[in-house]
Amino acid sequence: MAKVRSVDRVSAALDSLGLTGRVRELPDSTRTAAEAGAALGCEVGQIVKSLVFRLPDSDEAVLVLAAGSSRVDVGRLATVVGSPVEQATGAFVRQRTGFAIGGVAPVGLTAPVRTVVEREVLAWPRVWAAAGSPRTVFDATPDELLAATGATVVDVAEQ
Ligand code: 5CA
Repeated sequence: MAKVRSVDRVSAALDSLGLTGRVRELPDSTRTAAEAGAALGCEVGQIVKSLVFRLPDSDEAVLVLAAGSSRVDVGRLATVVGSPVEQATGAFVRQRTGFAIGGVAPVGLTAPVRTVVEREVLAWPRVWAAAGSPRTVFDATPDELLAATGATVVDVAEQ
């Protein structure tokens, strides 16, 4: 089977999920939320970070969609998921999502991953997330992200 580009997978997922946003290519690489916010001219909080964690007890992956202005508290996340969590390695991220770090998208994963949305994401009417590469983003409403990923809203930000 031909290898489908990561960005194409995200575009196809947006279409099939009926999301209103589209993939936008940025002139510069945006590996961090701060860079993406600067490139888009929006608040860093409107950038959704797609952070992969590993549950060492079960080898399960959890995708946390967090506001660019938030830091995820791994202790709070462990409480929410009910088991210890650790930050995933790049290899684990690629294996479970089909994306490389810096381009992990909330949709278009190669296999389903349990997903949670950090509450601060809901503070914005529209947000931007990585779309499969460090140079691409797509926009969505928080409700669209919740519906598309089947995520629940959780309080896991550092306070
Ligand atoms: N393209 C940007 C903006 S949309 C982006 O993907 N940002 S991100 O926040 O979703 O992805 C960057 C995150 O990847 C970092 O916050 C960090 O949690 C994670 N990361 C970066 N380097 C590593 C690494 N070496 N190992 C594990 N995780 C990493």
